[in-house]
Amino acid sequence: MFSFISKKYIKEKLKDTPYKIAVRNSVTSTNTIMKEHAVKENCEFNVLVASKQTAGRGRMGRSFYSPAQSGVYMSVALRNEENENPLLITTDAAVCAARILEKMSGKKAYIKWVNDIYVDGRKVCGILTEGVGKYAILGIGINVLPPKGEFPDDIKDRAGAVFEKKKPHIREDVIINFLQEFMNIYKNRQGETLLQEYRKRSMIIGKEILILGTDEKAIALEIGEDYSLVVKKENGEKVNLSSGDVSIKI
Ligand code: BTX
Repeated sequence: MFSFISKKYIKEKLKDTPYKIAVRNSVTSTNTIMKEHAVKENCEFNVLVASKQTAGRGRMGRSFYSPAQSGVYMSVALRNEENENPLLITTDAAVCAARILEKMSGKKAYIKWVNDIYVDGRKVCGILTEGVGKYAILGIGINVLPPKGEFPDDIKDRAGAVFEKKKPHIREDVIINFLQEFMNIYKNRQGETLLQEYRKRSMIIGKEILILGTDEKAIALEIGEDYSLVVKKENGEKVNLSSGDVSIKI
């Protein structure tokens, strides 16, 4: 039977938090919709959750496969503080997602710099933070369960789901645990840095990588203090990658 994400269940569990939660069955993209709201109204801690996206977006114009019944797609509106690095929202959310998915599934969750979570060697989650005026919109997509059929051809070698089998309210529990943990992290963000945990969970250090765009080969050496990726190119030159994309060579 087709089951949508239950707004009642989520709201009940998150009633003592600052979040204002809307749940939709199907949207184009939760980030796109939240960005439209953010230019018009006060929306700090507004959360938009969808059971399905028809135009889910990744970084750099890529798409994020967001079928019904299997995943969680949500956006959270946060204040875009002038003195804060917006990249930290993505990296904090990555640690948060890795923590809760690991706790819930019992499987180790790794972070692929800068915004992807991997479980069992497969990408199970992507994060896209976008700035709009006073707000940073944190978008997160998690493949909680395998999609009906299988993942599309272009991603089936890489994409995976956190859980193999359906359990009651599993998608709702992922949403609740993520939002609760993220609020704890967000409130403590001035005092606490998650850099050590981010580094520990990194699956890329010591690996041979390909810098996408330039197609240069390099070895990933470390995650810098500012979450940049320090790499050593084939000619011995060390560089800090601050954004962009790398793929791990197999
Ligand atoms: P990304 O650009 O790092 O990843 C997108 C790439 O990942 C695609 O090009 C494809 O190769 C692969 N991919 C696409 N869909 C999936 C999937 N379901 N599972 C695993 N791999 C996939 C990552 O961007 C950021 C994604 C953020 C998605 C959230 S969902 C809620 C919010 N709304 C929205 O439109 N985007 C965000």
